[in-house]
Amino acid sequence: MAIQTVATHPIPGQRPGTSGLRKKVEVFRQPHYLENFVQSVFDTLGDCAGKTLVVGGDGRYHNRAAIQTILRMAAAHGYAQVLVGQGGILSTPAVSCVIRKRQASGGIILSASHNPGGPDGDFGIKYNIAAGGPAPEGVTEAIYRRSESIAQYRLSDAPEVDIDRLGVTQVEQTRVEVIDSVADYAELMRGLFDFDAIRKLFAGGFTMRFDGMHAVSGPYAKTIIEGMLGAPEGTVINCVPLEDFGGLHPDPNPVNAAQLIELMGGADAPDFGAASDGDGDRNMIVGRDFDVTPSDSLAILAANATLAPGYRQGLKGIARSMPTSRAADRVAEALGIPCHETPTGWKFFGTLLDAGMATLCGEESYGTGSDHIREKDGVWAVLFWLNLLAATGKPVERIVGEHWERFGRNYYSRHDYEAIDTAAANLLMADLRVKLPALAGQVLNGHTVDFADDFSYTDPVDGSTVTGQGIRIVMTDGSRIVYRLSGTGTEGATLRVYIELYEPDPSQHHRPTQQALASLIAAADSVANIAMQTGRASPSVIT
Ligand code: VG1
Ligand code: CO
Repeated sequence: MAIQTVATHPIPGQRPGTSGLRKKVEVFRQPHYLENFVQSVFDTLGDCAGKTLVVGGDGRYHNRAAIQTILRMAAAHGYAQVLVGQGGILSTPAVSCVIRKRQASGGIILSASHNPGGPDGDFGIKYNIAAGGPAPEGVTEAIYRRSESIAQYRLSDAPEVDIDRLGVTQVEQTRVEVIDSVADYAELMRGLFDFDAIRKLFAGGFTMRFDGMHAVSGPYAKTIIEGMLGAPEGTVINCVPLEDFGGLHPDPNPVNAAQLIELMGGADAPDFGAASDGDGDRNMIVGRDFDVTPSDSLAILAANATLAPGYRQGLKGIARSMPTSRAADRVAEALGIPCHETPTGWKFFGTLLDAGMATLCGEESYGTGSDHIREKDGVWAVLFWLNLLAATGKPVERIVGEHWERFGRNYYSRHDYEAIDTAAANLLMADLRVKLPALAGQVLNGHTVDFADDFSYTDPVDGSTVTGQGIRIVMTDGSRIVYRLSGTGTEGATLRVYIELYEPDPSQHHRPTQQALASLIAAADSVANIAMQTGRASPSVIT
């Protein structure tokens, strides 16, 4: 065994986006590509001696090869210990959990989350800090700058570590331990929710289907829901992580999880349905013929949080990303707690959670989480809902309907225009920015514009500032239109248009969403000239 130094040169484009560096698998397989990025991470971190690193991924194609490289590089940098999930498997929330529980200095997650997998799909890498959350902007920018001047990297020439067998291997001076992928996480969940009540619910004949979509959450759901909570076998489907996700697209929304939606709409629908994404940090909640809007899910969990043992003390605050609907704001107001509005991406919640300013966080993109870790957490959200269902004895649609009656309904939808021309997308946003100052006071399809701006955010804890986080047009009636370009895509640009309308009147709470939002959707299109600028008559995905 020896440590080698390899000469390299900077490879352009290694700037992490909303959630780490994501590229096509073929990009990651270029010589030096992964090594350059990992070396840039280690150079940015400084001295790694005596520290513990957690490594794992969502099991997609290239996961195993990348993990072997990272183990050899970590050993060359003097880590005392590396903890790696068995088979290379650790969900994003499990990495966050293990970092915190084992007091690691950080972790490396191999995942492109909801992006498609397989040799022609996407791969990704992300660094999480000692608190367990994604590295903040200051760190990701420093990593990127380092990648622009890198000249060499170091790695051990040690043989491959058997990552399928639990146990310890010595690589150079580093103790590499293969750990159970699920155990620490399952233990954490047991402490947060009323497992006895949920077990009784299943014992009483309650039925559920959890779709793992052949991504990483399957083993977690299987162990916890079927194992610890006693749900019958077959409750968790598509539960074996596959390198290409079995051809499924593990982005849990009604479009991609069509199989589950069809089941939940049929005559034999189980009582409850749920799905998670590639790396297990997203969740979709479905009742009988009824899917719950993620923004509503955050608000409902917040309003009912004290029903779960881990949240019996109440909430210190709620945080949501700017495009997420303002349903949670109304709950925060009723509870007399603050509601923080952050830019898109979980990295912006970390400081608020660390400072005890927020307990629950959420994003409209099927992401919900709390201060139990520093990532959004798919299985956690599903268990939270199971706890609510067990504690109230009410079906999903009734819980949601009663919530709307109490707080009003925030009709909400996101329209994505995927893989459009990058130059056209940038032009659309630039044109919009020019129009912003003149919009206030204008009437758009019956909605009067209160103000329009490009969202900036100053972190109330560390004072850091980010700008250009999405254009919002806010109406005097509380409706909003938001435009953003995605920071996770790997093909061209993706324009996301978020549309929200507040409806206090219960007699108007059961309209089809797209119909309720029609006047705003038309306004969004005409203000930004979407059809003309993108050449698309309609969005590619509506959630
Ligand atoms: C998307 C979502 C954002 C989420 C991010 C990472 O980002 O909109 O809310 O935090 O994905 O989620 P963007 O920049 O494409 O809109 V995941 O589950 O892909 O780590
Ligand atoms: Co994800």
